[in-house]
Amino acid sequence: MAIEKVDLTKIKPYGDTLNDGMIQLSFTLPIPYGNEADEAARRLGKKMGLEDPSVVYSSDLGVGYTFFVVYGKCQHTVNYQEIEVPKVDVDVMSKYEVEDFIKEKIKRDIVIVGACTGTDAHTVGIDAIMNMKGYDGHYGLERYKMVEAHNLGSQVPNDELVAKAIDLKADAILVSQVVTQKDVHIPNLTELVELLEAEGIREKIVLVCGGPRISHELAKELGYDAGFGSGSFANDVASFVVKEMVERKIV
Ligand code: B12
Repeated sequence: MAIEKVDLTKIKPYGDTLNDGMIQLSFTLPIPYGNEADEAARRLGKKMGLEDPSVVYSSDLGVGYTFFVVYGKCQHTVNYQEIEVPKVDVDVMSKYEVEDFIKEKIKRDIVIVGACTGTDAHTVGIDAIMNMKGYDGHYGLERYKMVEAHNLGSQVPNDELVAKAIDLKADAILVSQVVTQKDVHIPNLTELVELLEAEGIREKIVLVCGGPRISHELAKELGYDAGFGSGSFANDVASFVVKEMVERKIV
C-alpha cells in the first residue's frame, strides 16, 4: 500500500486517515453533570471551530462541576516548514566526554549549585539532573568526576540560593521550576537574576533554568543563559555549562 505524501506546509491532525483533522479535547465546566452539560460542552467545541463535535465521555466531578472528553474535526492547518524553535546551541557530550573536557580545558573542579526555588515543591526534576543515580540511564551531576554538585532541594528562597552560591563559589546555578500556574515562575525566575545582578556576580556565573514548561527562548528572555525542558539529562546541561565556562573564561 502506498503511503500518502504529507504536505508539510499544511499539517492537520491525523485520526483514522490522513488530514481527517480528528482531535480529542478534555476540559471541565462549572455546571452540574447531565444532558444539558454535554450539550454545553458540544456547543463549546463547535465555537472552538471543531466540525461535528461530540461528547464521548463526561463525568460528574461533584459540587456542580463536570469533566468532558470531546472529539471533533479540526479545520485548521499549520505550515511546519516555516517553524524555527530556538534551542540550546551545544554539541551534547557524554558524561565521560564532559569529564575529559573539564580536565583538559578547565583544569580544576567546577562547582554547580542547584535548587527548585520559590514555593515550588517539585524535587524530581532537579534530582533527575543532579542526584548520583540520575534519570533514565543518565547519571546525575553528583556522579561526575571534577564536578562538585550541591542539590539544595525544593522551596529554596532565591536569597538563600544566592548566599549559598557565593559561599560555595559556584560556577553555575541550576534552577528548576515545575509549577507555572498563573505564571508564578516568571517573577520568581526574574527575582533571582536581579539578586545576582545586585551582588555583581551575574556575569561570573552560568545561569540555567529548567522544567517541563521552560523553553530556551523563555529562559533567554528572562536573563538566563539557557533553558532546558522535558526530556533533558545531566549531560545536556553539563555540556552547556562547561562549554559556556570556557567561552566566557570562567575558568
Ligand atoms: C509528582 C508531582 C507532585 C508531587 C511532587 C513530589 C516531589 N517530591 O517532587 C507533589 C504531590 C508534592 C505535587 C504537588 C503539587 N503539584 Co504536582 N505534579 C507531580 C507530577 C505528577 C509529576 C512531576 C514529576 O515528578 N515529573 C518527573 C520529572 C523527572 O520531570 P520534570 O519535572 O519535567 O523534569 C525533567 C525536565 O523538565 C527537566 N528539568 C526539570 N527541572 C530542571 C532544572 C534544570 C536546571 C534542568 C537543566 C532541567 C530540568 O529535566 C528533568 C528530567 O528530564 C506532575 C504531573 C506530571 N505528570 O508531570 C504534577 C504537576 C507538575 N503538579 C501540578 C500541581 C498543580 C501541583 C500542586 C499545585 C497541586 C495542588 N493544588 O496542591 C502542588 C504544588 C506544590 C508546590 N508547592 O509546588 C501541575 C502543575 C501545573 C502547572 N502548569 O503549573 C502538574 C503538571 C499536574 C497537573 N497536570 O496539573 N506534585
